[in-house]
Amino acid sequence: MDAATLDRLGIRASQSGVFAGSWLEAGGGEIVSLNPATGEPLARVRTAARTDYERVIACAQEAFAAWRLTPAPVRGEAVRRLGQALRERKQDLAALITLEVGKIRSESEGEVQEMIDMCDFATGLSRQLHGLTIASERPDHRLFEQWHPLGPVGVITAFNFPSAVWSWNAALALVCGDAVVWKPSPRAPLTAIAVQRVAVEALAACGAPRGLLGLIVDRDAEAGRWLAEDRRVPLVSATGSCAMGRALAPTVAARLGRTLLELGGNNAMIVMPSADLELALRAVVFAAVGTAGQRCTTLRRLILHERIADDFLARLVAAYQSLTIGNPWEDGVLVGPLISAEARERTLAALDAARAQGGEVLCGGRAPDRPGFFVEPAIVHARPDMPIVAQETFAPILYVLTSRSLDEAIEIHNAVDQGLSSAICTDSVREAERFLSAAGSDCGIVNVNMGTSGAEIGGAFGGEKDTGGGREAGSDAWKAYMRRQTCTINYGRDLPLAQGVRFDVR
Ligand code: UN1
Repeated sequence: MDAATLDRLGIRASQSGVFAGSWLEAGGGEIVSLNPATGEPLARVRTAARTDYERVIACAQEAFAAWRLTPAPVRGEAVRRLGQALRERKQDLAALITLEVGKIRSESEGEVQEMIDMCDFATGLSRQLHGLTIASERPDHRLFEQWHPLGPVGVITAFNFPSAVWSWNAALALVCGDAVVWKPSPRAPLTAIAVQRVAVEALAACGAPRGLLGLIVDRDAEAGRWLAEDRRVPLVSATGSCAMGRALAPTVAARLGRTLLELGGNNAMIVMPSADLELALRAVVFAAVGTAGQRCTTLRRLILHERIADDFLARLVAAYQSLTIGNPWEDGVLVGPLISAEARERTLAALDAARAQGGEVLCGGRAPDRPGFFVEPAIVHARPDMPIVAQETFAPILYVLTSRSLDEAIEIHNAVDQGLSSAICTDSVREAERFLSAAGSDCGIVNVNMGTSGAEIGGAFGGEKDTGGGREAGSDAWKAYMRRQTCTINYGRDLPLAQGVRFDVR
């Protein structure tokens, strides 16, 4: 990673973080983006003042007025070009993600690939924004549904997927005919600025309105509040902590707006005695340690059947001890830094709490003596009733629990507030199907013989309970970005009323 990459992406020592058809002066203040692997500053970003925000929204409204009338397949073509531009910039963008949030290179490339996949998916979708035709109960009547663009969509993203989550929303919103106003994490503003540049250029080349994609970097949560309160923004899609969702959702609800929430997870995997334990082991390590435990889908609780617990745990500890921790751009490194010094402190505090509550740290959990915000992935032998186990610490801490039966494991599995992702490792069809049944996992995502993280974009992504209920990316998640219209046409000469109601005017 070198200065030339930053240069190619248009990142300077200091730049505006606000785009409203063009880059604004940005009068809010300034933040510094740090390289979490070294703790050193990368670049400075000027943040949005309220007046800048107003310009972004005005621009988005104006762009929306035109974009909503552009035929959906033409909108799809613009998104296809965006995907093409991302393909061309994949290596540079991945390098920047590694530099700014500390993901290992392969995961950063995967993140950019996720954006490309979303563009491909949305391009196809642009010819499939189907409404139903429904049998009318009245003669000479046609009843059908159609989907219209909704308006400017607010998109709030977190540091851990600093670009992919934007694309889950933006690619869909664009083909659905909406404008997008992006508030990225203040921890990852450079990635947002680089993606914004690529996207704006690609869309402008297709003649899309320049204000279609807005960007508002802020210092903390103020722009999130502005979006939440703003009636001009009919949908706010937000990814982040449960606490963030709890603050945001009531504000949007108070103006009867829509939210699409993708909040915390406390994801668990059940390992049964029939499982392929070698496969289960690999699945656990990627899910618990990948992205240094900073995915909302990260495996946080491992529920081992007591018959295999000791053996599996011994192998797991050995696997953890072989993990290479270090600079995320180096080959062979699997564990990069956490995002910040605070994240490292929170991790150490959670481990202290786990010990105080009777847990035993079996390996890891130390902060290596080196620059950057590193912490060794930890395995904690725990009990389900320890309060810390019910909390999501956004870090590579894996709580290991044991169970005597599948039903007990499912009970432990579901006994947390969050409901994002879940997994079972078993070779028994009966056990797998039980976990997938209405009496099984209560999560939005359920996997068999794989980990909890690493979902494909083709499925709808999101979860239940405190995870917020929203669904993003594939399947029919696009419907959240449009307004549904139920239409009835009478092509006869009578006026029959529904439900057989008579109302004869003499
Ligand atoms: C997140 O951490 O917010 O399934 C999203 C996964 C990724 C997305 C994670 N595709 O782990």
